[in-house]
Amino acid sequence: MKVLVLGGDGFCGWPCAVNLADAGHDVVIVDNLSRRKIDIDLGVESLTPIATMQDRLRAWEQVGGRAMRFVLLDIAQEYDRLLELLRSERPECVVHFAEQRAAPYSMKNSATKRYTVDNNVNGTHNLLAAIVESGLDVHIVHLGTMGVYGYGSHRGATIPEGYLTVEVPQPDGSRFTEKILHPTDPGSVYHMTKTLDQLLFFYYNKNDAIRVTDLHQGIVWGTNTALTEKDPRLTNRFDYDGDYGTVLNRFLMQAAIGYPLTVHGTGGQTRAFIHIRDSVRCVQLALEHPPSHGEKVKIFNQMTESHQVGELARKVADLTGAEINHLPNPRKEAIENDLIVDNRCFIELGLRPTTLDDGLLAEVVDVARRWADRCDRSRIPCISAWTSRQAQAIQSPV
Ligand code: NAD
Ligand code: USQ
Repeated sequence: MKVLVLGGDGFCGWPCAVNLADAGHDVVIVDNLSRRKIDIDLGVESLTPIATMQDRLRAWEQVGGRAMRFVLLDIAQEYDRLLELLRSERPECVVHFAEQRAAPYSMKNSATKRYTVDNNVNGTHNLLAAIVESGLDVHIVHLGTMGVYGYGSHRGATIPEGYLTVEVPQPDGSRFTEKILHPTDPGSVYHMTKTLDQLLFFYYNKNDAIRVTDLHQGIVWGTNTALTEKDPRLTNRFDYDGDYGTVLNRFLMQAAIGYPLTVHGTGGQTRAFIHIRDSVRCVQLALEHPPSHGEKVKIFNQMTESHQVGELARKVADLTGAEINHLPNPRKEAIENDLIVDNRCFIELGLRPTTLDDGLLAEVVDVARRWADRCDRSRIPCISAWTSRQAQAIQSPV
């Protein structure tokens, strides 16, 4: 199948692109390399050294991989080129990873808030409008987030895959039932852009019958897949800094360099997780099981397990002997929340979840140890505060 991978230079996109090429798909990577530019702006680097896109593609062919092509294009700003690309490539599927994905980065200041909204909402809308204008029958597989459901209390209810069945009271006292998009409750400007993406998909699916699979993905951990391990130039990125590093990879990396684990607040926050190998597999499953024509947006919860942040820190500390540090929380978020998630769609399609206990935690610690001298410890603290109140708290911890 001809597939465009938008954002195929990123942490989730790169291993996904090589996996799709390995599975026999004809892959074109589209990326504006904005993530690499943000690293330069922030003065940080991936813990693992990452090769240029040209070297990545060369290495991939040298290890015997099916050739992929690369197009440098900004999907949020270069509408005409995006339309032209669709017309010339005529893809059957577009996998859409191309968004600014860090919640702390999105909350740094007005400039990063505005950039995140402009980039993410425009990019998704441009893609939808261009598909309509091209007249092509393209399946979009979009990487959304579990964060659209929010992390308040769900009062023990299981979070369904996208849609909630509700009863609506009528004036005559009767009730009818309806399936609606699950209410959204974003916890950052970044997460808010994903809730807006959801509405864009809903509308274009209703109006233009665009086929969409929206993957509500949890926090991805791990770094490489079997394919990106084949050559050092294929190595995936590993973010550890206070803006782009995500919680479990940060804890594993902190343990590797002897830095006390940075638990925000009590650590009662519960989040959904998925290993990068499963993430890659899920995208392939979604791509190979498209919605039928006329079907509403398919929503999958792309996660394999839920954990409390504090519990994860204890697990990492038990494995490595690391110290745990409870810090004032830079985020405005619930101190504690429940999170029970229905993820049957992928299990029924054959996903066999990789779990935290599979020895892969130790593997990430090993990767981090190997590159420990590349770590800039001063970039570990999370200093992006959600409001001035949180900013004050992190400046003068009690
Ligand atoms: P990433 O920042 O590593 O990769 C995103 C890629 O998209 C980058 O290579 C970037 O240069 C590119 N990009 C951004 N805006 C673009 C634009 N306008 N035009 C072209 N390219 C553009 O992020 P990631 O971790 O790989 O995440 C990919 C997707 O998966 C995101 O949409 C994110 O919201 C979602 N997701 C990620 C995680 C996670 O834990 N990393 C979890 C859930 C969902
Ligand atoms: N946290 C800590 N210590 C840290 C870093 C984070 O306690 O050092 C806490 C945060 O306060 C938060 C939780 O861990 O409660 C998760 O933070 P995170 O940075 O790991 O994840 P998040 O900001 O939610 O974002 C990441 C990805 C994003 C994706 C999302 C999936 O960056 O692209 O959408 O995970 S989800 O969380 O399911 O919404």
